Amino acid sequence: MPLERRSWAEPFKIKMVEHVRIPTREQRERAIAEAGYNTFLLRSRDVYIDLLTDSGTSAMSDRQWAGMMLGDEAYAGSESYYRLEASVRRHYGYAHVVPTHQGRGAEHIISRVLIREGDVIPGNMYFTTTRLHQEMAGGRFVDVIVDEAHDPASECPFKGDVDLGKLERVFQENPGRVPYVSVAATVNMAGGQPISLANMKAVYELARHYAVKVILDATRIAENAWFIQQREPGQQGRSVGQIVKDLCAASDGCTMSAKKDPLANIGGFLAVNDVEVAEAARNLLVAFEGLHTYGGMSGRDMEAVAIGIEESLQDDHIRARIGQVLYLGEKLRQAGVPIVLPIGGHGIFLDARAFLPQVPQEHYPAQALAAAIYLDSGIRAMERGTVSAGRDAASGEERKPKLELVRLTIPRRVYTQAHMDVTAESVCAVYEERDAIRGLRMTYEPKLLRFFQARFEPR
Ligand code: P61
Repeated sequence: MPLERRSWAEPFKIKMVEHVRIPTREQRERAIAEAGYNTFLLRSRDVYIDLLTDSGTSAMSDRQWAGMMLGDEAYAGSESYYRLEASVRRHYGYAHVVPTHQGRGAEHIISRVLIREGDVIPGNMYFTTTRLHQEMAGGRFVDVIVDEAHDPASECPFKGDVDLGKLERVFQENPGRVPYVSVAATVNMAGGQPISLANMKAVYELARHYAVKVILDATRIAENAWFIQQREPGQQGRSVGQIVKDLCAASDGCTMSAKKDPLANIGGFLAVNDVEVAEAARNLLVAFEGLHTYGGMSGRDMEAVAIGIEESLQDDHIRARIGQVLYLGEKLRQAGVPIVLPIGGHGIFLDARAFLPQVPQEHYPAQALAAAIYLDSGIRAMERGTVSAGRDAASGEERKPKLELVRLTIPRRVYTQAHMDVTAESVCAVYEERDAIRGLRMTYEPKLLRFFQARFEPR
């Protein structure tokens, strides 16, 4: 067999296992009804394969667990903080590191520091918590992502790119009212789609021209860098770590949920180059998160993040991580299941509109599809459509996003290829029975981030 045809495998072996239970059909029916047809409200003991999220669900390495034993739990001046700071500076290149309990802690702080009432924040598609903190700080989010990002079938290689024309229009129409551009790498709600390095640099140049900052959401930046290495002319042969540094260099700071790329179960940080922004952030930090040398994390958490950052940037790690996502995605694509293309970095996104054309958007097709998959196999996915989009802050109307998706999110280093096979089989089985799936009616709607706790009943 020629060498290039040989399979590859994960660059690790398994040292510890966690048992899972396969609930019976009867148990699943009861569980999803009790959960109000919302997969967020299922108890994890009722879940077989948990593809709700890749957030905080990664398997830590033996090195990370060893690091946890070295955690310095001092209230002030923890050595673990200094190791985290050194890791962030070395791998992402920012000068000042402000630790937070998780990503939204960093989003809260940077939004309050930079946004004033009436400001406008352009970005490459909204993310739920990011936009909420921008709105709570008095700002308004404006989507400036390329049009292709809203089309599940478009195979554009960089659907995370900013449309520079749209961005410049926002600058021109809101002089003095744009504190920063909010750029995510990768773009979660678009399907884990990457931004190109060229576009990132162009955004930074344009923003600088208008004296506007660029704040990067670096939550899945290693995955983004891998796509750049694979797809962007001139980037082949460069390491993921080098590309990550280049992306960060085209920004003024970043927010990070260390629960994703950095392979930790909890944690995050804000990192910036401007000392005044860092000082203002640390001032708020002591009110909302904790002292500036722990910010809501224990010493052992900070150790796990510091080591996880390093591991996340290894090319063999990221190849296997995204390789597994591609494996599942290819199976579904070959079976004719409608998914967001190209296949993204952290999960497979089913196109619920194409999957369930008989269910109108007001009946929450993606929510209904996630519940149907759980019922079929005990596999837990997440709605990313109308329920997630919520209501417009000004008008109170339900937003109707073009993308009505169900996310099958793959935790890092947790599931095997056989788990992916079982997942593909379940989704295909639901696809065959799709005509029988009906929509849902919302019976309880929380005010903020409603998708987490909303309840539904079948129509
Ligand atoms: C997720 F349903 N993501 O994807 P925190 N930026 C980005 C994220 O993906 C992200 C955060 C900031 C989650 C958890 C989650 O609507 C939801 O550490 C690109 O979770 O605070 C989190 O980081 C926030 C799930 C968050 C959701 C919000 O599953």
